[in-house]
Amino acid sequence: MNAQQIRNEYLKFYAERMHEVISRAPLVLKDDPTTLFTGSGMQPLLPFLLGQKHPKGNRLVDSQTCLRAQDIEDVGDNRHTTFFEMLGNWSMGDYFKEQQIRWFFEFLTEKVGLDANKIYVTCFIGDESHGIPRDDEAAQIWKTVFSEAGIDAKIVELGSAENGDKLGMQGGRIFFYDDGENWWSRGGGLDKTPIGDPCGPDSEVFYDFGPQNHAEGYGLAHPASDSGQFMEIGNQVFMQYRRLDDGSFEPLVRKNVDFGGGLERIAAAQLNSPDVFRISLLWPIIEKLQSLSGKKYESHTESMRVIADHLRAATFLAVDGTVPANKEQGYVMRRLLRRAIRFAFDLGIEQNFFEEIVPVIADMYVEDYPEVKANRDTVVAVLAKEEKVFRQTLRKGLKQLEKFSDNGLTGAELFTLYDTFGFPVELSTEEAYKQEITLSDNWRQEFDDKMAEQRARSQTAAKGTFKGGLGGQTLQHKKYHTRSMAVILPKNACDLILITTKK
Ligand code: ALA
Repeated sequence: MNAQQIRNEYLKFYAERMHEVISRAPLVLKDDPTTLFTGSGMQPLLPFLLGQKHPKGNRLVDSQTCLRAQDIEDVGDNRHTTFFEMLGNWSMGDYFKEQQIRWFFEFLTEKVGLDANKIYVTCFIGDESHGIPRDDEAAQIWKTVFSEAGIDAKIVELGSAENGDKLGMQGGRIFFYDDGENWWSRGGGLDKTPIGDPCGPDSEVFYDFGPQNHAEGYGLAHPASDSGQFMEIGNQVFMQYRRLDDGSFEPLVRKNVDFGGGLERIAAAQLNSPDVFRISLLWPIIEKLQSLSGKKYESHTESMRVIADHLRAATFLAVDGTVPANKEQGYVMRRLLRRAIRFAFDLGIEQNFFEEIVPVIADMYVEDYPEVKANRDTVVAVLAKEEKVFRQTLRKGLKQLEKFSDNGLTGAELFTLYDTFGFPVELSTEEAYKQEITLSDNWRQEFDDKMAEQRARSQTAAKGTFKGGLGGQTLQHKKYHTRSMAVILPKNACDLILITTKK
């Protein structure tokens, strides 16, 4: 079963259980000014989870394309991608924990064919100070479900993820964690739950790739650790409380289920491959890169992963009507494309290559997404045009960067690279980092001042529409390097995306 089949089987499985299949929402939500991109399956459904009636009923299923631009610099390891599909099913005041847990387990073990012995789960430990009990209900359902599969599932209390690093598995299969791991609200943990909002405990499902994938330096292995042994493949949110004005939580009469599962990750689990780039929705891109460059994935892993991810993300952005630009979503798109070009240099690809790769990407989706089929040629043209334009300035810009670099790069020089050569500041600083060029101590401030001056000069930018770009206020930069997506997303967008998606 490949990833496409897993997606289609998932939609069918829930349709057979009386769910209406709904279409994915675009990557850029028209009516949601709080966020740049759709970052989780529930985001377009928020009004319905907050009580509005959905025209298609109270059981829904979909596969939602998501973009998490804040993960851009994590791409390159075996599991992070900026673009992914989130399988989602929802009960709006209909079925609850028992049905959700049983169905998802059945889907994973009987349809996808995962070995139940490799599945581990987590539940909410409870919080006395907020009057929220431990989610024994979910844990007991899991215990029964595992027992029916012939597994004696021991329940273990770990509390925080940090505690888990010290205590380890202790022979457990069902783990209780605190609100840092297993509580969901639009604001995050218990105390961050917005007043008036629905919220509740969640139960996450993990796949065990085996102790050989547990990286050193992470303490003992346990599901919520990022050590590489366990990968979260699904999150079941049980919305069963509402936060009141006085900060307390009252049980909801109408309870919802909000489930999100990573298609790419489930497909990787199905292959028993901790490397998600091996799945059928990414591997054809890697194969094409290998044939174009004559280089092997094994020796150029990171570059190939970055290019595959970024071009897949940009392709879907183009399908949904975004074009490269200097602000907001178009800026992120431009950055994805330019990073892909830069990483292609590592493969020795110095000529235009988007026209070769983008059709490979589109063809993986044309059968399942008519909008990809309808826009295929336009998408190739949009991306190829951006590549051509950028390559013309790239060499000039890189030469200039080398010239500037003699005494370390200043903010004013970075601004010149941005303004004259169209180099996003992240690209220049990353390039500087790669070439071990130092940055002056106050480069960020200087750069921001130059940007502000330019903005003040520009009539269009002065109207307050400049959400993206380079405000810099939340940036924590290291001396030579910067993790900078935080400044590209408006603050509240980061919040919304992060809290609705967790991992
Ligand atoms: N909304 C939940 C998540 O994104 C399912 O994890």
